[in-house]
Amino acid sequence: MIVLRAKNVEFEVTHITADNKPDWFLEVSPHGKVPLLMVDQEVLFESNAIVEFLDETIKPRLHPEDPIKRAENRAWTDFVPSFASTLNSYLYAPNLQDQQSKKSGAQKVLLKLEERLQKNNKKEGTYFNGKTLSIVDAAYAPFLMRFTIVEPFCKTGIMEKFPYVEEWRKTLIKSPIVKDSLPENFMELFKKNLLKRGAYFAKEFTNKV
Ligand SMILES: N[C@@H](CCC(=O)N[C@@H](CS)C(=O)NCC(=O)O)C(=O)O
Repeated sequence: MIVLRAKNVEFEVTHITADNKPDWFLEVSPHGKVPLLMVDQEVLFESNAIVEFLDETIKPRLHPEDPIKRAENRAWTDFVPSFASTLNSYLYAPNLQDQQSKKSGAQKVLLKLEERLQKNNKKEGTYFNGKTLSIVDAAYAPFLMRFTIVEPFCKTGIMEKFPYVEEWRKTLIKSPIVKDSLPENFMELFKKNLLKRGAYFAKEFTNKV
């Protein structure tokens, strides 16, 4: 959705609830997962394939023009699933002990990003490539945004050691393209999700939100 918004195209969104997927969705989705992009009669799936299609067909180009930089950006986008599952295993840990043991994994993947941002970004703008939003920003934004949401209640403190990632997260959440891509009831949905998954952090949330 962030990529569609960055390209200023008209689109319609249908949210799918994981535990109540409609029949029409299961018929068109090869693996029963979101996101899907329906273009005319075609159904595209897998986020990377969808964003690459959008980037090839609708301006402005969000990937860098330089092939080396583009390959490097694609590699960082490929890192998103391991980044996301490591962060999620921390956020959704069922008890304090498990949460503490998952914290170091979360810090390791954040450190990888910190080093990349520190090495190449040198504070030249705070998006991944510098001054403008790219596919990599769109790919990491949903996961980094969760910390904006949980931090006031759960006080993870996890970003404190990673000032470049922290600046990046702040830039992303300030960007209207990113910020307004969240559904209005995101907080409510996120809280429900923490509760449903039996996350230890859900206790902090339900007490305070
Ligand atoms: N590799 C896929 C992963 C898709 C995926 O795992 N989607 C999750 C939501 S982020 C989903 O639909 N989960 C529901 C389910 O597995 O039933 C992609 O990047 O599109």
